[in-house]
This record gives sequence, structure tokens and C-alpha cells, in this order.
Amino acid sequence: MPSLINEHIVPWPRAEAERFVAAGYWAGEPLGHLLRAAADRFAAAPALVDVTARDGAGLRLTHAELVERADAAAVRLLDLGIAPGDRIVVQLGNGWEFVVLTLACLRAGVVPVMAMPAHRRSELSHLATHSEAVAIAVADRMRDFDHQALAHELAAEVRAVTGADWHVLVAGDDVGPDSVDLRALCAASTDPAADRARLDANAPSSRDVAVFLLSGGTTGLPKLIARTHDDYAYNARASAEIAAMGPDTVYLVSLPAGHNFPLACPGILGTLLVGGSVVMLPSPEPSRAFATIAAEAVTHTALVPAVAGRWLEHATAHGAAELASLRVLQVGGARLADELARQVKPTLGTALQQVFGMAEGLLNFTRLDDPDDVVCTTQGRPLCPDDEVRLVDESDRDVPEGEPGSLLTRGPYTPRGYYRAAEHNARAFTADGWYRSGDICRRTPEGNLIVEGRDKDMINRGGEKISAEEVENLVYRVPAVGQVAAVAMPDAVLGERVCLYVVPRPGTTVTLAEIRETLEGIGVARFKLPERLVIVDELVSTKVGKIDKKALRADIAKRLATGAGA
Ligand code: OOB
Repeated sequence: MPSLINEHIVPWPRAEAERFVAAGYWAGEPLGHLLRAAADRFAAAPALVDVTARDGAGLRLTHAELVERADAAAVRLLDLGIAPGDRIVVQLGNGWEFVVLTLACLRAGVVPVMAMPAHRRSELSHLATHSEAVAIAVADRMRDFDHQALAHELAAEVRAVTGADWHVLVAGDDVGPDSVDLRALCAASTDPAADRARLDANAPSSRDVAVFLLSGGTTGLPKLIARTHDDYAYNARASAEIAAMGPDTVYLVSLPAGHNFPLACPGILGTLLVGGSVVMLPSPEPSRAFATIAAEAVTHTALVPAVAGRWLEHATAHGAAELASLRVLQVGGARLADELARQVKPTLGTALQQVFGMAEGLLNFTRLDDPDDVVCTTQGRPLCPDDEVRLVDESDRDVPEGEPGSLLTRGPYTPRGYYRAAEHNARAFTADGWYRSGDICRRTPEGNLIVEGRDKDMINRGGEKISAEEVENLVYRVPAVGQVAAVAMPDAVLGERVCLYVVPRPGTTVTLAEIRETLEGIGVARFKLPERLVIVDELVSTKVGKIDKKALRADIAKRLATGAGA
């Protein structure tokens, strides 16, 4: 029997929860209800566009059509035997099925576990077992990878262990006989009123888990973050307000839709809650994204800095006339260089909003009426008046105002612990519930945060977070590797890439190609593969005997600067 989800949740203390309700942050309604209510108000208005959907012209749904499909899909999930509180690993591309299935889960109280398209066997197997999922939703193929085949391999593994029913839901033209056809599951209803009545009668509580997000991760394997209906609805709603969204908003999704940023900051959920329309695009590649912005009159979108850089280059070469409708460009996920930030308005002709956020909760935004200097040189300030932020030294003492310190946070949409991770929670959270983000920040006199670095063992490759420990554990499976350290090496385009320092076992040698091959064989997401190898006789240690990663980071930066020892 899989465990009941609430057994492994760390709830907010009761007094805090009451405070968040009294302040109006927690609406006391499940996200599915709030989305239905918005759809009732904006029934005939456009809600979802998937320009790449099969039928040439693409798929276009109004708010009424979207929620009716979501309700129909929710009922079909329940009829498959998937119950409220059950988990589904969701690994879909940016298509309409992602949106319908996510809303269906929210309506039914089924909890989606938001995997990334790049994930492979290693990550998916962990997510499925750790969340004790009963199903996985995948595309048939994406970028030449057979997701359906992998999903069935995982299903066979789980069935062998638990003997339980396990469903593979597949979106695509090539749905195998053992798979559930996700497009059929997400098709229009024959009896919308009956679907609605059934779901309304069995709605989840607003305090229940709505979605599982993945942590960027500093430990061996990604942690799950249980976001509740109350906290995640606030996250999306308040973000929509700060990004000045309304019924006329057209939001383009081109980052992986299951990431917190395009999902709810304000992203898909924030847009739908205010009656706006969402446009799904499989990738942020500039020529197609620009054409889509022009064709769909997109007003808002979100990018990571590496992609913003490509958009700036494209606009410099080809002009930005296609971006005339774009009002707000959000950039976050990694530090945006001040020089790039300053180019956004003159080159793209749109306002920049910096977003410094985390799947664990806290979101910081520059405001749309901030002076250019604040927008271009800071990562903004907290979303909510009741977000608490402290900047502390190694002993958790507050640093003097204006000095850099390690960020701790609590608040109405920052959960108090990871799912099923008591031991890790003891380190990642303080005893009084502050989340240790591991970001080194400074606060300006006006209260804006500047991200200056980090004291967590993570590599941020163009916004994709890589746990050094996870990579190291995988690399130890290469027989010739005696000792390994994974560190961030600076990169002009992506910000950082993974560099390995390896001490080979006596009498052996090892190459980067061998290591990458082993990792690919295990089934690891490609963005985690190391891109440079430095062979050394020993790994320098700190005074307390830990590998001195700071020294290694400085070493690789120096090697790159001087072009030494490839
Ligand atoms: C977003 O969320 P995650 O969970 O993938 O990663 C969180 C981490 C932060 O702790 C920080 O280290 C880094 O990503 N980060 C930034 C940043 N935004 C995120 N570092 C510097 N400058 C920024 N603007 O990345 C995320 C979640 C919601 C909205 C936006 C980003």
C-alpha cells in the first residue's frame, strides 16, 4: 500500500496558517475551484492555444472548453481507478495536453509530480518510487527519444515490486496497446454538468497537496516539494498581480511547463486565474518564438538569462518588430548579468521584470514601476508583505544591513519541509522553520535583493539546477574513478557548466567520454553530464577535511582564463 500523502507533509504551524487565512493569502478553496470560477466569468474568452497541435491551425480552447475538458479528464482519471491523493508523474512537452491534465489533477485532487522533459530513467525511477506514483504521463516521443518505451520499462519495474496497477498515459500519434491514450482522456466531455457535479462533490481540501515540484537539489536525488492548493493559488494569483496581468493577457510558455516559473509565477495558472490566455510553444528558440509572439499578440513571457541572451542577439540581428505586443519579459532562474538586463528595454522594446524564485516557495520580483536602475541591477523583493527574509552568517546570526549573507526565508507559500525527507529537512530548515535557500544575497537600502553567489553545492546550468552530490554519486560507478568532485565552471552563455575533478584509481586512467558514456548508460538527464574533466593526484581539502570546492572552482576559473590544461 502506498502511504497516504499527508503522512509525510510538514504543515505550517496552526497559528501561522490562521494568520495566512486572516490576511487573505489563503483563500480556503482548492485551485481547481478557483480556476473553474475564473472560467465561469470568462467562459467565451480564449484560454489556451497550442500552435503545434496536429490539426494544422493548432488547437484553441476557450475558458469554458478548457475547464470542461479538464473536468472530463478528471472524471476519466477517477474511472481508471486513480484516486484523490494518488500521484502521477507528469513528463510532457509544452502542449495543450499538459495544461488539460494538470487542471484535471487539480480538480480531482490527484497530485502531479512535475518531471522535466530532459529526465531519463535515473530521475524518473526515483520520482516514481519516492512519490509512490500510480501512473506516468509522457509524450510518445520527444526529440528522438522514445518516452513511451521508457515509461513501460518503469511500469514493469514498479509492478514487479508492488504488484499494483500502474498506468502509462501517452500523448502522441503512436499510442501503444498497453498505454492509455492521453488525448482521448483529455477530449471534450459528453456530459459536462455531470462531470462538474461529481468533482464538486469530491473536491480536495484547500490544505491538501496540489502539486509536487522538484527541488533544484543539493543532495543525492531531487527532493519533492509539496505545494498546497492554498499556498500555490496565492503564489499564482499574487504573481499575476505583480506582473500586471488581466483578462487581456496572452502568456507565452516556452520554458518547460512543469517548472514553477512558467507554471505559477504567474505562468499558466496565474494567467488562467485572471481570465487571460496561454500559448504553448515547445522551445524558446528565438525565430519561432518571435513569430509566435507576433501571430498570437503575446503580452507576457518568462525566460532564463541564457535564453534572454539569445533573444537579444536575434533582435540585434533581425530587429524586434515582431515583439510589438510584448509588455513584460520576466527573466529568472539564474543571475541575469546587469549588462544584459540593460539591453532588454532598448533592444526588445519590452519592460523587464527580474524574478528570483525557488520551487521551495519565496519569490522576489522587481516591480514594473521600479526605476531602471533597480530593474537592471537587482533581483527584486519578496512577493508577499508577510514573506520573511533573513541574511545570516555561518552561525545563523543576521549580517549587518548591506552585507552579504545566506538567505533564510519563511512565509505563506514557503512550505516547512520537503516531502518524506525528515533527515534532510533537519539540515535544509532551521528548527523554527526557516528554509535555507543557500543563496548569498545582499539587500539594498530600498529593500531589493542582489544575488551574489551561493553556499550550496549546486551547479546552475542556464537555469537547470544540478546537484553536485548527485553527479558525484553517479560518477563513482565508473570503476577507474577513485575520488571525484563536481564543481561549477564559469560559462559565457549558460553561466555555469559541470566540471569534474577526478583522482583515478592507482594504475588506471579515465576520460571524459568514458564518464559521459557511463552516465548516459545509467539514464541520466543530459544536462547533468560533465563537460570538462581535470585529472589530479589529489583533491585539496579544507581544514575540516572536506573537499575544498571553493579552491576547485577558483582553479577551473583560472585554467579557463589562461587556456591551460584542457
Ligand atoms: C527557480 O526555481 P528553482 O527551484 O529551479 O531554483 C531556485 C534557485 C535559487 O535558490 C537560486 O539559487 C537560483 O535558483 N535562482 C536565481 C534566480 N532565480 C533563481 N539566482 C539568481 N538570480 C535569479 N533571478 O529558478 C525559479 C522559480 C520561480 C521563479 C523563477 C525562478
